[in-house]
Amino acid sequence: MTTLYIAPGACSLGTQVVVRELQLPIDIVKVPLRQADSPIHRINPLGRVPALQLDNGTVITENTAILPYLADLKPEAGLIPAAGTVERALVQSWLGFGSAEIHAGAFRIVNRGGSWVSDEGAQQELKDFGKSQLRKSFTHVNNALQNNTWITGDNFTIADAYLGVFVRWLAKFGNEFDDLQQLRRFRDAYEARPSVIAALEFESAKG
Ligand SMILES: N[C@@H](CCC(=O)N[C@@H](CS)C(=O)NCC(=O)O)C(=O)O
Repeated sequence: MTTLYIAPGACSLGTQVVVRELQLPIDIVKVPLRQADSPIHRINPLGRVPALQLDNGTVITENTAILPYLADLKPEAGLIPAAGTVERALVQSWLGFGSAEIHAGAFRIVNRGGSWVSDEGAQQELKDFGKSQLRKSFTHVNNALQNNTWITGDNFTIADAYLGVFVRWLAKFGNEFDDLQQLRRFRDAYEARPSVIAALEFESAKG
């Protein structure tokens, strides 16, 4: 059976949402992160989620690979446009933006400064820089949402499943990003989806 490895609160939420949107016959397994004895190390040598293990043992990592792979299993659901279309390129553009600019280029700098520098002042500088990158990136997302229900138009796609994760992460900054009003609207719509409700329930359930 194909298995998706996820962790509560992690960027794997988007992949779980897509599995649930499409009702795919995929086992979803929760693993702890940053623990030497976590089973994720046997699946992904980097110890990271999401990781998708196929029936034949092949492991796919990276949100930007797993999300299109899952959506292509049921293209008729419309979570990803057809290969070779401009619409698909636009969805992939947002996946890249989420992975490179928002996750690695902003949140990781805010949260993991200690992995690069030990000096506390330097860590604070990194945090401030990461926050400024968050504002820049989320202003871009907010602007793109001005005239659209979802990030590329009226249809929910894998780009929304993924960006929703990062929009939810902004909550840890209190009301600091409240001026970006489209994000609030987007988050409410995201969290109202049955797939997202079920995914968050699964994340918080014991076991
Ligand atoms: N570029 C990867 C990043 C994956 C990633 O950083 N996952 C985090 C959770 S949000 C993780 O597993 N961290 C554990 C660790 O780095 O040890 C992707 O998009 O799939």
